[in-house]
Amino acid sequence: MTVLYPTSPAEVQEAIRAHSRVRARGGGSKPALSTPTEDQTVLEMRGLSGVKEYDPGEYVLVARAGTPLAEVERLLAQHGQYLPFDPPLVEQGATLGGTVAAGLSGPMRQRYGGVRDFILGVQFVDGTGQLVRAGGKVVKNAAGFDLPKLMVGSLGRLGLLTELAFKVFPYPKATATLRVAFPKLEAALEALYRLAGSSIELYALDLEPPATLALRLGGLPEALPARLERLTAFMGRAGDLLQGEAEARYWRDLNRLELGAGYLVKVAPSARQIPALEQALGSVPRRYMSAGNLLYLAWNDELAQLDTLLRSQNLSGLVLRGHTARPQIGIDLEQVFGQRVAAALDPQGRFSPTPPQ
Ligand SMILES: Cc1cc2nc3c(=O)[nH]c(=O)nc-3n(C[C@H](O)[C@H](O)[C@@H](O)COP(=O)(O)OP(=O)(O)OC[C@H]3O[C@@H](n4cnc5c(N)ncnc54)[C@H](O)[C@@H]3O)c2cc1C
Repeated sequence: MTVLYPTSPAEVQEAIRAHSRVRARGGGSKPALSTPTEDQTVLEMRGLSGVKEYDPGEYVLVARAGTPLAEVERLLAQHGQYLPFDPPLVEQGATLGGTVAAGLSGPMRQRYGGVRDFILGVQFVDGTGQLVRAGGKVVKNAAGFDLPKLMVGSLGRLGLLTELAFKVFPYPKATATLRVAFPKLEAALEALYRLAGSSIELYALDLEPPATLALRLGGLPEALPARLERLTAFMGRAGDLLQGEAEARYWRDLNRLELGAGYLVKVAPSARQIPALEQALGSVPRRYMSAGNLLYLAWNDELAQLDTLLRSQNLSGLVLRGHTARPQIGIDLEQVFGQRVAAALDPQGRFSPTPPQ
């Protein structure tokens, strides 16, 4: 197995032209997606690192794809800003490019949206070795085909990302979290559905199985007590209040996605599928985020069993950790459109997970 360490887009172009089967690796925090097969050349993308442009006044950041999220977050925090899709695995070394390619968001995406909602522009090398730019670094950028959004969740199949532009937001001046335990799942879900449809603006709306809701509020410090009161009244029951460092640690720890042994899998259900999922999953360690629209779980059994379970619920899953040759499980979401885009950008199948016929 060959491993290359490009440090510039030109070196990525050269490497792609010289090798027929290529797999990118960012921080290696999602090994199920970045472990190569025998015949693949690995491009370690960490050498393409560093923030290129950041103008806090414009709320725009441009960085090379191999930049660790931790570095990006540190820089943004100095100006009271953040990536609102709240990417996971920051502490494990996740990079900006790997996060986009895997399409990963975290609990705070509840407030403003996921990674796809914040990407403004991309630069990547396609399967013919061409350097492609799409989108830009201005927020109003509607011209042309929206390639940047297509790269989200593309798993490195459309091109190797070399640079990304993002819209960023101000971080709330203060945050607080209310954890409300319910006697039964049905009651917790009833509250979750009501909250999701209400005008209460939560930064996170998570279900901690079996029946606890974790509700994160953010805003001005002086406004939070009244908003907490309103939230408690809306819920009709008291909860545990987390504040300050304990609150920050609670979400930071969750962001590591260390749910348990075995495979780490991301599923995107809808909130209404939770009762059936809960019945099927039993005691599997898991966490529902974003009002039940995002599920991370740890699976410590044969992956084929989870594949069957997801199929029976009409769901697809993406394996992030744990050894597998096929990280996409459950129902097949591969669309004809996606295949056509891949065929156009990578006609020789350099980035295809299986060798071209
Ligand atoms: C309110 C709400 C909140 C949500 N929150 C989240 C969230 O926080 N995080 C989240 O991940 N999802 C979330 N979802 C679900 C998400 O919007 C999509 O429904 C789901 O497909 C996940 O998309 P993804 O790109 O992140 O996932 P991925 O599983 O990475 O990929 C999505 C799709 O891209 C396809 N694909 C990948 N590579 C290629 C390729 N090369 N060519 C063609 N197709 C390709 C896959 O087959 C799949 O269909 C949410 C949904 C709702 C309604």
